[in-house]
Amino acid sequence: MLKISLNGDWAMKNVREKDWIPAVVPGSVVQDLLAAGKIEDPFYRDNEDAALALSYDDYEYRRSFEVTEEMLSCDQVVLHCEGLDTLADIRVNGQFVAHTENMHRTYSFDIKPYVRIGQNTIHIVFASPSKYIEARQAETELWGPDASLPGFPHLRKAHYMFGWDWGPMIPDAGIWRKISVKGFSYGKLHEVYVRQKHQDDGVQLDVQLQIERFQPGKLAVEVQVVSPDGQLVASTVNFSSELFASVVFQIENPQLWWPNGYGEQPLYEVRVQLLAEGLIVDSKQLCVGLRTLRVRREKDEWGESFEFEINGVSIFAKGANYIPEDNLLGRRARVKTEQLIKDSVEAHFNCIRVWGGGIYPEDEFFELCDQYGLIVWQDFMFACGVYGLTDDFAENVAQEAIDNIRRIRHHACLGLWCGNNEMETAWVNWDFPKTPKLRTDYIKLFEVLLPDIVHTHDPQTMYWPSSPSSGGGFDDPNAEDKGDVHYWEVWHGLKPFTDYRKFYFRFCSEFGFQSFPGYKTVETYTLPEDRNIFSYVMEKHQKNKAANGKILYYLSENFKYPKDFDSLLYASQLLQAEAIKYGVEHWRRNRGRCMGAIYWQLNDCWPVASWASIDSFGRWKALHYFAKKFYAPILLSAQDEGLKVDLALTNDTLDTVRGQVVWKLRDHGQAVLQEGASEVEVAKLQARNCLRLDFTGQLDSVQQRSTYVEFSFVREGETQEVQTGTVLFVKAKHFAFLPPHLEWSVQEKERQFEIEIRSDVYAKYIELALKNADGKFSDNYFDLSGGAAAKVSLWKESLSKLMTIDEIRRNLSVRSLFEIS
Ligand code: BMA
Repeated sequence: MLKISLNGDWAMKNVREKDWIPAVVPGSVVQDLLAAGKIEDPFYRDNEDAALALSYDDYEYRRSFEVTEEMLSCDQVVLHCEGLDTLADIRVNGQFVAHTENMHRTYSFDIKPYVRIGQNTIHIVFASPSKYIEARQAETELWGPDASLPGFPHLRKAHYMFGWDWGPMIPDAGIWRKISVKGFSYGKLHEVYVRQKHQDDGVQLDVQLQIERFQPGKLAVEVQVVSPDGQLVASTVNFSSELFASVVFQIENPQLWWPNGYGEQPLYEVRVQLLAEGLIVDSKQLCVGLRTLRVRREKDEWGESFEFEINGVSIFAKGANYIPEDNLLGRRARVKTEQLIKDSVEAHFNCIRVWGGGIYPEDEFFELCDQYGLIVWQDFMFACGVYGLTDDFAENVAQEAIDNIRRIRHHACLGLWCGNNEMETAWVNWDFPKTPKLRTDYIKLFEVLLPDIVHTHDPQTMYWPSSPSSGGGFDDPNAEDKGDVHYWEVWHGLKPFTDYRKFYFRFCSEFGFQSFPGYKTVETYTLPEDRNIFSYVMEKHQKNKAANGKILYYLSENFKYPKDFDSLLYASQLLQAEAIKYGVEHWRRNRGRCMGAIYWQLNDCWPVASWASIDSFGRWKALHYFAKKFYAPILLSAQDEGLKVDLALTNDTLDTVRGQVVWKLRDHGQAVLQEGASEVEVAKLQARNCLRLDFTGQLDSVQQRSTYVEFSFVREGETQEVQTGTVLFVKAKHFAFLPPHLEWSVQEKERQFEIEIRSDVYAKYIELALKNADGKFSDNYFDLSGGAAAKVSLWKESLSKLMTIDEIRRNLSVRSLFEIS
């Protein structure tokens, strides 16, 4: 196969203008205009409006490329486009090649008739997506949510680009993925599909091959399998006239792939080469992890289970929902994705849901999930919209599904395919204009077309009709006792955090709570005069119109009124972290009945108030530090009610856990009023209540506001506590915190700065931060009892700039809840 890359330098312009400007591919219109200094940063203040206005124009891209005689003599010469966003007219040497209408598809167009030896030009015009959906919406109205431009379901373009309740309206355009010219001779590999069969004596890898042939004659395919430790097995098949073959490898003593927390992630490489007359004419490499992975749905005493079962082990899925990493898609980068995945793994995730309103992620996203052990819940790209099915639209989405399934299906991390986000529940529970035709279209698309395609192209992975769903057919999609659930009553419904404890969902795939990003992030998009949450600019970066009111409502329920803007940002993050912790700990205490807690949402695509635990600069909010603790494989958690506290241990490891649960009733100063300890043992993959403390009748109302319970778990054979925490008997706003005197010292070690911090009295939610730099701490937003000390590491490799110990000392800022008011 010969290849001419068309990535890199292009020229672009608005079709109405004369002058061309430099462009970079893969990239986008907004990115090129920004790089050329034609527009300001669309994320700054209210510049989003100007960026949106750009989307009402058409843009053209062009470049030249050199074609050799060798390329032109190939049997087939194709233009291979991995991502065109979205309404594109492609011309080569002035001749029309194709029109496309789907940014999620991979296109290959025959351009042999249009190219010539020497210089050639390619020219792509992108028509305005905003005008297109406006025109289509005027003909046929299709429902979508308020935060988005009306009509987005008409176009196969990532929905969030038209605005979401956490994202700006910047419907960008351009060549957003790689593009090349490829020349094939003799034949090409049309399909390489690897199936696994796990048996008692090993794993059978069945490599199914389909070739395309351009000339009669002999073709051969060589298939090699390389084990994780480099051992090679190979096999060759000869094709004379047939086009299909299957090559079976028997792998004895297979090294199994496990998700994070359960074992290693060994990967086998499958290499396939198509040979003609001794020459390699096409090739493909796939990395495969050997595992069985299914969703167990079996009737039980509570209804029907919904759990990932991997290599025969049912696991509790821990993770978050993933959205696109930027609005300007050309800024995606492997290092950024890898950091997010590493941050997820550091917070003990074993699962991630790719939400349906964005994009099908890059190959490297799945490679990283394979490598780090995250099970991917993969939505098809449909979310919160009503879709009208015409023949063309059905054909378009069918091809989109096939392209992406064939690209992704071999990955060990792939857990399931899901039809859409929230459309089944919308049809049952939400209010929008409903017609029988659109309802039938829903069924055709999500319960016939897509499952059929998954069944044909990836029969080893489950298709799930929607998230949430009970299995389809509009059967109580958000039911508590079966399928997955999106639970939003805490937050959208203003219910208290304790409401999570009323529900025993089988798998909660969405629940969330908003917060503001930290001050350093707010500074990037505001001027000093904007720094009030109700200012015009702050509200431009708050896409859920009711959200500021909700944050303030929950604030009034829990904390004192913050003294300034920065304290309010900090308090909002504490509320978010506490809320999600309430839910996750409750569901993990009920492990077995509930088998998944995937919070909304992991990341942001721009700087904004949102449900994310990591902001668009990669900064961890309080929630992400909390996640590291509430998703820990061994979790000691407290369920409080009045003056009663139940302590439970959840063991998500594959070993029995033994140790001591230690508790103390303490006052807000340094006194320990009561204490006790209890030996506990919890079998693998189990959760159990281990201790009930009851102080009823022992504490008057003044004492209830000045005492609290501290608890920790010390694992047998270890001196370090695995988990510690504190519970109050009253809301934090009513607790009589004493002014803490926080003292800290910093020491330099090889990989980290070690900060020892101590408090003279009980201090809650101690935050460590660097004033003029970024860095990750081993722990943050933690509580300290009076007289106690904690050691926290600040990892050197996480620092945004090189810093000396003196700079760290000068830069470190420390605060706790007491200081917010
Ligand atoms: C869920 C998601 C998103 C949305 C989020 C917050 O329903 O599926 O559509 O951004 O809630 O409202």
